[in-house]
Amino acid sequence: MHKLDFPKDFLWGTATASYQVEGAAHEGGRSDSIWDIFSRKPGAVYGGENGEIACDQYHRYKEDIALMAELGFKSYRFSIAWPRIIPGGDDGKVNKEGVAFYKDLIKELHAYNIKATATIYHWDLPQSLEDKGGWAERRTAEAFAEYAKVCFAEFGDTVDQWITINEPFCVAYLGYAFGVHAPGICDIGKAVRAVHHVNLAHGLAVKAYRAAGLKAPIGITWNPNTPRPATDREADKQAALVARAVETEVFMLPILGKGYPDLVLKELKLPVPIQDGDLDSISQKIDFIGVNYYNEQPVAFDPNGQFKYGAKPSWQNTSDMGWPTVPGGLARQLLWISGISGGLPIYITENGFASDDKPDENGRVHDIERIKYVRRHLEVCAGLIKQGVNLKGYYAWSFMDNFEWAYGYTRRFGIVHVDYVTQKRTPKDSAYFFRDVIAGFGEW
Ligand code: IFM
Repeated sequence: MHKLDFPKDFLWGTATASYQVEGAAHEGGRSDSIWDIFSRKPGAVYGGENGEIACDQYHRYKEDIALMAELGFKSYRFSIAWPRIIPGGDDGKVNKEGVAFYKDLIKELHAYNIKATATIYHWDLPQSLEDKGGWAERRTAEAFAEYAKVCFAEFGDTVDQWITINEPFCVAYLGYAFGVHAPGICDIGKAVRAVHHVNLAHGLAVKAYRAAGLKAPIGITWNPNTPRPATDREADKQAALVARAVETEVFMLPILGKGYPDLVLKELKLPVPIQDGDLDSISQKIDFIGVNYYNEQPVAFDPNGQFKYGAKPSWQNTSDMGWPTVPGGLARQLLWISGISGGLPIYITENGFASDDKPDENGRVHDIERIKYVRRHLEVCAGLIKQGVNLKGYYAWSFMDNFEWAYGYTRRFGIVHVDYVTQKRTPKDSAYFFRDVIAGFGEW
């Protein structure tokens, strides 16, 4: 018999994000975010869908939290919507209704002894700030710090763990270089500026957090792309290093106090808009690293690629996202992160699998491929802990099926099925698998 053994204090959580689950887009004083506007652009989101209703968690959070408790989860990672807290973006006017919503949600979590892990920014920038240039402008980093201060003042006594920003890679590159996420811009110059401003936003927020004397751990969540070379040719090995530098090290190294990689500043000469003192602001001490891991890609030298590398096909089984299942990539990645961060505590803040499994005639959802995926990644986690990696927790992405950004509702990551017509929640078999693992019966 195989058994998944984890330390007693390992934190088992599950995660969502505001725009993906809350709905109530025009309620409670919330203003439009870049995703509300982007979703209205023809062709931007599959089927013209949007997060206006999503999973209606704004109204159904009590039901959702009760289900999390039933499944045994110890922590819920949710995100706070900036347009609910400061609808004007940077005018300092705090929306009491928005604050009350998150206070109630946190209270409900605590009533079940579930920890509140709050992400301050999971992509819903107030549109008014995008109208002034968004993340390509330094003022957005400063506005973010002011917004974060409001979150610290309002929720600082109750949030158990803070994450400043989710996946800076997606904010900067998907939003400003590839245009596939809001605000839908394709401009590498703006993307490079966004890289720096997102890093700066994080640093300014952590500085404010320390100044406020708050004690709960604070960190950031990256989705580090650490591709492996497709072959053992030197050119492909170098291509993998360039990919890691451009896609990942530009975010991680400055925050870990190591500055921007030379490869990016000196060789590729990317015009990062660093001002005096920025690197100090960015490299505030963090208490943990959040890692979102889904897959690992092989890359090779490609003379036509913008940075002379390109992704190569994989042989592994893929999810509905087309992402190959590569549990070994998680091990490679966490060992690398552990090394460069000097063993800072790591939480897997997202890991999961998209597949469209529906309730059968008995109302059960047999999502076997998701269970296989999760089981293999958890085996890697257990092994890494035994090897001494300081891995402290794991959050399943996602608690429930939800609005999967440009894919609309066509990709289902939930361990709980959502019927978007009736809003009925149905735990999938993977939810019961997690329940058993958390209870100490993770065997097969
Ligand atoms: O749904 C997203 C989430 O918002 C950020 N990380 C990746 C997930 C799956 O694409």
